[in-house]
Amino acid sequence: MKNIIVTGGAGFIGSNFVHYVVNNHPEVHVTVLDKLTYAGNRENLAGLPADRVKLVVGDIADADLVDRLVQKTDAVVHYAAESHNDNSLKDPFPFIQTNIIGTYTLIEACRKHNVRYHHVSTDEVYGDLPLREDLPGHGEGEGEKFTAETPYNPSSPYSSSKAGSDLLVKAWVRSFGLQATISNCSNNYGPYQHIEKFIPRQITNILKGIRPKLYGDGKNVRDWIHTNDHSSAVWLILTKGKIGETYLIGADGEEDNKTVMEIILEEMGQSKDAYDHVKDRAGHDLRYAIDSTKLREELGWTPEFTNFRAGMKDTIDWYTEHEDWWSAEKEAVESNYAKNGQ
Ligand code: NAD
Ligand code: TDX
Repeated sequence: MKNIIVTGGAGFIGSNFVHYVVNNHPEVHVTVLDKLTYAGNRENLAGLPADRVKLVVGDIADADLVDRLVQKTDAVVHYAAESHNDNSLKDPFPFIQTNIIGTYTLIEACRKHNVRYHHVSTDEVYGDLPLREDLPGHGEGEGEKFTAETPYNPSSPYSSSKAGSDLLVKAWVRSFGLQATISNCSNNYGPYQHIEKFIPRQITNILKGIRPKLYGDGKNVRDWIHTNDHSSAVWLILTKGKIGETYLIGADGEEDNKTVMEIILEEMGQSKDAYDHVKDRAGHDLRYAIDSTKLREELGWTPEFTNFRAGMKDTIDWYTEHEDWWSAEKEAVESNYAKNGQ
């Protein structure tokens, strides 16, 4: 694999993957296809060698552009998406357009040119799990975590648009022999995450003297993984994964939101209860948890960054040192949330 296209490579996770590939696989050239929406930022690719990484600013739903790029490549790794649940509750249309029509456009081009395709998706396609405290034996039994066999049951316009795109890929594999794999990953954290998302929103609130905001009672659980570990898993699936298979990516990082909030406050030298409870998210998923046995046993993947508190400290340091990366957007992000009582 010498030439790959990374869609959404100027976003949070896609840019991490581009850095991962450039640093670890010197033979690979990357074309980033990114529309540079509010979530994309050229700066996320700063410092990468120009002879190995090229940014094409464009839309994944632009069939002519996609066809021209795909015919010259060995593989497409598809990260580009509208990615924020809260935005999807306000205006679902961009999620349908990019996540469904955009994916359709890419897989049609990959089918036509017989190009390897990897589809990056989310655990949210499976809906949610009950809280452990509501399960007999505190959830040690069957159905406690998501596996590749868990039925799809998405809750939000975002997760249903991702579910729709996954199903298109599965159908293209079966009906047209598309050379594809799918990965469904849990919640990522780390540097370069947009400040609309939970962890960077709270860190940057504290840095700006704004009280952090917790939705509802904060009992909702997310299964956190460092984005570097997501990147290593995607590379392994792209190069060693079995065509037609789905791999779940997760690093056993379950934490409830209230605990995450308290860790951030403590690590930033604040009192643990110095936050506000705000209006809950509509349809708010209770718990996500990934069973990544298949990825670990079949492909030999292991996560490296499993100390959540240490990862949080590094992330806090990064946002503290990179105020120039996020400060211009802070006011607009907070004023949007405020309009919604959040
Ligand atoms: P992000 O919002 O930070 O980045 C998305 C990128 O896609 C941006 O650079 C944006 O400019 C680009 N983009 C959006 N629409 C486009 C279009 N029509 N054409 C071309 N480029 C477009 O998102 P992220 O958090 O980095 O997520 C990346 C992928 O990983 C998404 O597919 C998401 O569903 C998936 N994922 C995210 C998480 C998470 O915790 N953030 C977890 C699992 C899976
Ligand atoms: O201010 C907040 N307060 C709060 O309590 C925000 C922004 C969020 N939350 C809660 C909602 C969730 O339970 O924190 C949790 C995490 O929220 P987000 O960062 O918005 O992530 P989530 O909705 O879980 O989705 C993320 O993980 C799966 C990504 O945004 C998706 O792209 C990915 O598919």
